[in-house]
Amino acid sequence: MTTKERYESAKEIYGALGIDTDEAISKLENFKISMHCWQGDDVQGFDHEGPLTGGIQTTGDYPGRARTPEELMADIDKVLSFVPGKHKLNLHANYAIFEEGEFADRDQLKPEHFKRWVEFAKERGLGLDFNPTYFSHPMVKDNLTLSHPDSEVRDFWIRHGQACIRISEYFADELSQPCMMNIWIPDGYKDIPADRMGPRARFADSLDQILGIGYDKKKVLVCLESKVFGIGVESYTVGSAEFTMNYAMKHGILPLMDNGHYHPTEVVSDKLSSMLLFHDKVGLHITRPVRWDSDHVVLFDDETKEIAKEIVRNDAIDRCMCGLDFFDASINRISAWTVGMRNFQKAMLYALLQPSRKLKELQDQNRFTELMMQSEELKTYPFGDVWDYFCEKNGAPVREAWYAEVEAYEKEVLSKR
Ligand code: RNT
Ligand code: ZN
Repeated sequence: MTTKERYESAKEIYGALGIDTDEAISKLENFKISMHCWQGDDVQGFDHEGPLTGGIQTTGDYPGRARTPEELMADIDKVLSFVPGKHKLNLHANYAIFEEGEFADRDQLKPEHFKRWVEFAKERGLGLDFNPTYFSHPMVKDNLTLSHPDSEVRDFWIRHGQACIRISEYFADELSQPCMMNIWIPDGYKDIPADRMGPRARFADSLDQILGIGYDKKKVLVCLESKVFGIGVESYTVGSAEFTMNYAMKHGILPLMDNGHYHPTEVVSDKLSSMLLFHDKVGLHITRPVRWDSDHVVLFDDETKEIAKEIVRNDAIDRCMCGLDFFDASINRISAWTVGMRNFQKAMLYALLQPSRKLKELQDQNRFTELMMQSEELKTYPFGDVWDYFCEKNGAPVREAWYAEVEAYEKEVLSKR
């Protein structure tokens, strides 16, 4: 049977439950994932030599890390050729590209330092998202940036945030679509603090100053990402969940939830509905935490599916700005990226193929026996046939067909780096 024939048969099977597979496919075709540039080079970027700091870490030394903008761009192209649909690219400020002999520190960054990324995005029809980089830099003092007691340190990082707002505006203008700018700071303490309020008050004041430069809220969607702890900052995190939620609410910016940033029994799939009730838009970092915020590659696992179901069943595809956030250096990075991108798309398609209205009705009528039965039976519906057809229809490789190309690329390109 051809992919199309299998699809036709799946369409009938889903159709019997009132699910329109064509509609699911067309919704997925319009769903953009913000692909993080930092999986390609272990979050290194191009503006410094030193190690990755900020309580985050990559592990592994798989050969082939991208070392230059050209290498990273070539790798991104490879990944995108394996991923159906058109997406966005998520850049960090440390990925500024300088001309020969030129350098600008983080607080002096200008749109021109990202011109080549804009050209890259335009040529490929991609959108761009952005992140100020509050780590891997000598001005991170004592694990602190925007909450540091010394105003000189804070001011440096405030200027960085402001510079990034201008760069985000430039992205939005050039690409004629909004740019999401996500602020995450690593600030925190390894041991029990004597003052929990002070750093948070300083962080709030710094954020006020960053946002205070003024910007067009339709063009730049500023987000604030929370975290529970990091390596070396285990006891206290300035930008906790409560801090970011309240700050975002009060100042009309977006909260961003990274599903690696909560205690291990908390799940973002359960939090999302509460956030959507009170916020117009919500940012999401999709990752796979293993024991801690470990940033493993996103799998087609239960929690990823559950997050996708919440997005779809609450009719919030346009209100959830979804980006990936993981960095695995222990396996082929192109494969890591591709698996993560395709898996989140699979999760969204899986969610789009649920009879959500019917399942809600069963819940409201207290028909939990039937709800369980139906949910479980759905798990063996011919989802793969719809996914394969989606890939084929969008000119992307079907099933594992892409992997031989990864192997060839590794042999011809990555292994020579
Ligand atoms: C860190 C946050 C943050 C970073 C990226 C690189 O814990 O998740 O989003 O991973 O900005
Ligand atoms: Zn994140």
